[in-house]
Amino acid sequence: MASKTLSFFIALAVTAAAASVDDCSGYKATNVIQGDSYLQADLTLAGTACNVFGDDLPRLRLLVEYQTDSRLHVKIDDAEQQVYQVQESFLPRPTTQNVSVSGAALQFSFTEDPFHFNVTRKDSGDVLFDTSGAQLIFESQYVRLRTSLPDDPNLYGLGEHSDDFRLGTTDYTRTMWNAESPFIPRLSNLYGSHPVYFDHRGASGTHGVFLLSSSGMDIIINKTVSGQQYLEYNTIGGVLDLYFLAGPDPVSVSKQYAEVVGRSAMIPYWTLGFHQCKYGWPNVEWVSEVVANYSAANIPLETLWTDIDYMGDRADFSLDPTNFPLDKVRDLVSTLHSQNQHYVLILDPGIHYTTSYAPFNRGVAQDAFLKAADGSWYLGLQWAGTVVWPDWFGPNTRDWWTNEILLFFDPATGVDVDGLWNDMNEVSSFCSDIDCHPTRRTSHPGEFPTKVQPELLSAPRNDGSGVMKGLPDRNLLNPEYNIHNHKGADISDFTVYTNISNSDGTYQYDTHNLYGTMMAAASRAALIARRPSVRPFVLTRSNFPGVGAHAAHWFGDNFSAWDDYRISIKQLLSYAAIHAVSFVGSDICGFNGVAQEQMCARWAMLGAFQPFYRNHADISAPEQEFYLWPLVAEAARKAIDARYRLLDYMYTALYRASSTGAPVASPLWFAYPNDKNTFGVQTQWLFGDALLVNPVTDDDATEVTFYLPDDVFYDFWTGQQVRGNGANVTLTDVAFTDIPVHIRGGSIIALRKESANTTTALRKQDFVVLVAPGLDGKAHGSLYLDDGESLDVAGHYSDVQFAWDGRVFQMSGDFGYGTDRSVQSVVVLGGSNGQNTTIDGPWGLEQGFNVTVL
Ligand SMILES: *[C@@H]1O[C@H](CO)[C@@H](O)[C@H](O)[C@H]1NC(C)=O
Ligand SMILES: *[C@@H]1O[C@H](CO)[C@@H](O)[C@H](O)[C@H]1NC(C)=O
Ligand SMILES: *[C@@H]1O[C@H](CO)[C@@H](O)[C@H](O)[C@H]1NC(C)=O
Ligand SMILES: *[C@@H]1O[C@H](CO)[C@@H](O)[C@H](O)[C@H]1NC(C)=O
Ligand SMILES: *[C@@H]1O[C@H](CO)[C@@H](O)[C@H](O)[C@H]1NC(C)=O
Ligand SMILES: *[C@@H]1O[C@H](CO)[C@@H](O)[C@H](O)[C@H]1NC(C)=O
Ligand SMILES: *[C@@H]1O[C@H](CO)[C@@H](O)[C@H](O)[C@H]1NC(C)=O
Ligand SMILES: *[C@@H]1O[C@H](CO)[C@@H](O)[C@H](O)[C@H]1NC(C)=O
Ligand SMILES: *[C@@H]1O[C@H](CO)[C@@H](O)[C@H](O)[C@H]1NC(C)=O
Ligand SMILES: CC(=O)N[C@H]1CO[C@H](CO)[C@@H](O)[C@@H]1O
Repeated sequence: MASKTLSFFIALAVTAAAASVDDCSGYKATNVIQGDSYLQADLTLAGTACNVFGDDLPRLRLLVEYQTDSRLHVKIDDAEQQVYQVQESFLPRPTTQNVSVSGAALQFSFTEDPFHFNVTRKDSGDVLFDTSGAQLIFESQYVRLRTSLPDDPNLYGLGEHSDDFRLGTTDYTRTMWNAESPFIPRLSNLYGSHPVYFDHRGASGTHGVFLLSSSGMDIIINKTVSGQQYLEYNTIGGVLDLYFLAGPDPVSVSKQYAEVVGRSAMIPYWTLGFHQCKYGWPNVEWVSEVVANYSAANIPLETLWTDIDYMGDRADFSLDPTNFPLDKVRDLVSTLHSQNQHYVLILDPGIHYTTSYAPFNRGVAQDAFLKAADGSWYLGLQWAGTVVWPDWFGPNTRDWWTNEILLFFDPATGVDVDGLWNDMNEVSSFCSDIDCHPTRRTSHPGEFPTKVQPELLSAPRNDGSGVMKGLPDRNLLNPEYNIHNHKGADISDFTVYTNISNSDGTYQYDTHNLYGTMMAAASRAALIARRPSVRPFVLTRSNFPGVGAHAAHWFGDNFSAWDDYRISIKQLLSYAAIHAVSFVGSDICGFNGVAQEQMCARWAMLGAFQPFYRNHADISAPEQEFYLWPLVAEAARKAIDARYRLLDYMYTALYRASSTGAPVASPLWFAYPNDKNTFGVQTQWLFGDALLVNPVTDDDATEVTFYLPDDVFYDFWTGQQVRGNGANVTLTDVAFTDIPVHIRGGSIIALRKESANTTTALRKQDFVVLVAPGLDGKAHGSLYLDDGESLDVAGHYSDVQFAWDGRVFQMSGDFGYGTDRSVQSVVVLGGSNGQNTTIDGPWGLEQGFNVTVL
């Protein structure tokens, strides 16, 4: 009796103490139905609710689908279907082929009570995912799922960050919450949330795991006290919608992931040219001088950009009448276009809140903006002053946005831009907290978004209940589980408050991470409406899985420092190889701070071997155009000369990414997956599959140590053969106008014979084909050609294949693109005593040919 009483009191004490996640008893599976290509079950709470960060949901559903032979879908959602799920209108779900369980590369197994599951690679029996280490928790505002992992795993991905490319394995947290991030510390959430990781297990293969969720979350990689390695999702909402991608090789995982979220859109050819931008250019005359100075310095400038300086009072769709008057801006654009150069302008999401501003009034008429609880326009603070925010889920919002773009960028009467740049779309508000303490000066310093004008009141939004729109009765401002958002203690700090609803009844709490990508998608749609046959170009800062199908991405507001130069490589690797976003790059020479000459020279070269190549700086930073220093100008001329000769090789790699999902750039381990020395390499990268870039990375150094796998390479600049030995190589005396680049043996590259000062002029150049024989004496490669600008090339493209068998060079393939350009010569590298063997053509590019070389 006494002991019973005692345990009764202990039980009471436990209940009284704050519940802990360790008390949760998980779920049990019942009503299991196993089909040929699927499995489903009901999951009910296995014990009493623990209600740690909200209420445990009593009834869940499990659905397992063998979608393709390499993709397994595991979804756990609520039986009531109330919990928010990412809208299919935003991310259409991949089509399923319903393969039979026995034919699939990945197998699902589970225990019923408590419910745990494993995902196993069928061939080898390797357990890829094993949730038995902790109970599943599924609460109204907290979901936890943990998988055990092998010790010290090779994990990559998990969104935008400036940490190591190979992710930390102990005490490491990646937070998914899009936020503006200048001057931020490392180990923080940045502009893009991508809950996908690749797990590379050397010779046992590579697989990917994607959690389709836009909820704020912390993903923790750590070891338990007893040393068990794990990865754990801790979300503040949403469902568990997991896609397992079997690989087994790394490139296949990239392709399988791109198939789920959407492959990157093909870019216009001209966007591969060199771009210059700066925030703070005072007027249109100054901007014209930049163009003239590039010409005078003989540095090819393809595209000029203007930041918010062009706007009247920092409002979208307006020009500063004094410094950027319409007639002068139109003259500038005509001059650029007459020189085959291009022009891109910025647009921010915040729309100035004033009835004297037509874009606002037209948006009101279309009910296009987010609303507060009482139906008034929800106000924030941005460059323009008090602003409203487009509600991208509104039925008329895209039409309104398209119309504004058609009006302002009308080629006949407005600014005839060639592309658009979407910034501040995390979304970034200058309200630091929910009392809206302004943090930055705007063009209307007196404005403060507290007053609502009664005439603007309209019907409030839906309340968020309904199928997959979000559970009712949640604390949408302060969830109990506090993710590690670096921007502030609350998830609403510096952004649209998370209790604001969208017009479809969902809440910013659930859709915050989608905002930027939705803006980019709307901008892309507007550009297509403006020029239906022309490939659009949009650059976005904020991003989410699938963004590549709509826009390019740059890595945001970095710093003019060597460390940020190095970070740009890791970010390239994450985006291009893991996140399926191809057209990416950093602000060359750094955005904030003072660019230093040697660093800028190195960065001019580094950027030339990354997909998106733009020099950009902040208003507070001094000018950093390449022509300003002799050393940087020389580096830029050399870098651009090489880049342009290689432009069709790069274009081909981008075409592969857009048509197959193969990465445009990747880490060494993608090509040498069994070589452990490559797993942590993050200062070298493969551009396409033939070029290995090994830049000098130490501050002000002229020496570099880099890794060469056991393979044959050729110095890109000299053609000299270099035998890699699976060891580091050190190069000394690498000038600030040099960047070590190697061609991988086994590759064939088509280069333009000479560079040119615009990509238009470049397209008039013929080709030279370089053959770099592999260890087996053979090589292959390809060249994709089209007109460089049609949205639908309608069969008018050539996909040319090159092969070298050690004796005969063969060109074959599809030749749908009519061209009078030709292959002028074929150069085979690596002959005896370092000699090349050159065979002169020309051979046309409208049919195949064979030539016996040796
Ligand atoms: C796959 O199976 C599911 C469940 O049986 C079914 O609803 C769906 O239509 C099937 N899809 C295809 C493409 O066969
Ligand atoms: C999952 O894998 C582990 C080994 O990692 C094994 O001990 C366990 O039995 C497996 N569970 C299921 C449900 O297959
Ligand atoms: C990692 O685990 C250790 C205990 O093994 C713990 O002290 C630490 O807080 C954990 N880190 C995170 C981010 O969960
Ligand atoms: C362009 O070059 C001239 C001559 O070197 C220089 O005076 C001027 O400041 C430069 N202008 C800009 C905008 O860089
Ligand atoms: C490119 O070079 C051509 C020929 O030298 C010249 O006419 C043209 O103005 C140059 N274009 C630019 C943008 O510098
Ligand atoms: C959001 O929360 C704030 C602070 O509690 C409140 O003033 C506002 O009315 C709420 N907005 C909505 C749309 O519920
Ligand atoms: C071999 O060809 C490469 C690439 O065109 C060139 O850089 C190199 O100078 C050539 N080598 C010799 C010895 O001609
Ligand atoms: C190559 O050098 C780097 C440091 O520069 C080092 O971390 C790495 O372990 C070395 N790799 C090999 C295979 O020696
Ligand atoms: C080149 O050689 C291959 C293999 O012998 C042959 O199949 C092909 O038809 C030849 N192509 C041309 C254009 O002669
Ligand atoms: C010093 C600084 O602000 N560096 C930032 C440069 O950009 C990267 C990527 O956005 C950030 O992670 C750095 O913190």
